[in-house]
Amino acid sequence: MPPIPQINREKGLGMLSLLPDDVFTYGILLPFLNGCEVARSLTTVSKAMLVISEAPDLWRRLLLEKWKKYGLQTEFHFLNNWKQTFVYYYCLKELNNRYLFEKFQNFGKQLYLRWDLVQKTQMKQLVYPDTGEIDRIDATKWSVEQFTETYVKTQRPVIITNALHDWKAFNEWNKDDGKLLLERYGDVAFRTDAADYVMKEEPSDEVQQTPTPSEEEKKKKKRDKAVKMRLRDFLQYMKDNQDEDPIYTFDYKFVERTRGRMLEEYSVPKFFPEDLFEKYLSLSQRPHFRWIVIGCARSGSGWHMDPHKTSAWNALVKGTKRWAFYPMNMLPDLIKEEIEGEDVENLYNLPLDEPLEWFTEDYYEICQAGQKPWECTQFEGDLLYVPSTWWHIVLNIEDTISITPNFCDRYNFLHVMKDLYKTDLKFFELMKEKVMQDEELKQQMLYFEQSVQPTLQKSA
Ligand SMILES: O=C(O)CCC(=O)C(=O)O
Ligand SMILES: [Fe+2]
Repeated sequence: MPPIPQINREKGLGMLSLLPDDVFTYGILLPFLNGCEVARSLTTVSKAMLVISEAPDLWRRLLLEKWKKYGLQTEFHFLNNWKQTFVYYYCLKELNNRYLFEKFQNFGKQLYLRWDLVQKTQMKQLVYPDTGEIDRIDATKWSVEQFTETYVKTQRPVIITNALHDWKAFNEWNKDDGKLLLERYGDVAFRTDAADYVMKEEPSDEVQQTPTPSEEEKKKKKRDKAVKMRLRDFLQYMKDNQDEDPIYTFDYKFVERTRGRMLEEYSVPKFFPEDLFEKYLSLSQRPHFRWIVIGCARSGSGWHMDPHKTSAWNALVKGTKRWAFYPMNMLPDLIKEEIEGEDVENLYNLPLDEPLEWFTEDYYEICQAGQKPWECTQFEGDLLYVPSTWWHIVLNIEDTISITPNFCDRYNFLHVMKDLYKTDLKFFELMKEKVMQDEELKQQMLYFEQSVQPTLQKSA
């Protein structure tokens, strides 16, 4: 066994040894050191530094930053924990003192409060009773006409049970611990949000605005660099990881990546027969519109509104999700304070905590102020309708798999066109031209153009 290295604060830190250890944790260590330095020098500074240098969050960040910068011509594998994964990819050769890695593998855990929260929060405790506004209806007992009148025309969220019973995705992906899913798609690499995680860390004082087309372009390019993981590896990561906010598989190309096979394993529910983007645009003209979402317990989607103010349906084929909703202009005071008077119509994401933190902290303050959101739990096999312009947040209570397409129909048409008018004029003009064939949509367009005329005149 190699000798245990001496703790030597001055040697490790030089002049900086004057500063207390905790100043390093988030002030110096995280932003500036690279992973190999952390492993080589920092571990010899003090016991506290040893502990700090084991923190999963630290290694996750270091690894994803490096990945984002240099990438690799391969999919990403998670090897037991973030530190081992980093060492495997980036500094195996440089590190000869493996002893440190092994001995202090678990120390970080004691030091990290957020991590502690993860351990203590029994996820199922976050499944409170639904608040009651969101109905649960049985698909087999409702006609499309009734559904349209009651929920689509009124743009009201609703949970629909018994709608997925004939889906292979629902009946087969869950069987035998996902055996069939792995057999069919284990080697397919799906896009994860790991790159977004790094992007989020970049400091910005600005509240996110509706992106201009060129920013949208830039974002698209960044997204294409996303960290991809083979499904087999992701499912293993799902079992092993202890992250507070785990990586999320969120892939809008899942049909293409599975050569159309996944498309055969689900179908569009009868309640959502119309998609004007599908009707009038080619696949290459329309924006991303369908996602497979595979999320570990504790992961989720922060407060957001769907792209271009489209509506969505979310079919949960595995696990449990907790949802909360606010209508566009009825945000609670706590959230309004966060956005400091920004026009909510121009925002897509609210600058708030990640879902687990939100549901275990901010949520209580909001409840005390009597401004609870509408809430519901979506169970395995439930289909959820998310109408246009509703803010929503989603927390995966268990490991989950869902399929969620977005669409534009005649009931959210004006919201979508208004959004396109602001964010993508070319796309707006294209849609406008196409929909003129439909008398009802034409009337809606005329109404819209009249309503924006005064703005046009004012700004002229
Ligand atoms: O399942 C989730 O995390 C939320 C999905 C969602 O809201 C979306 O894709 O817009
Ligand atoms: Fe959404």
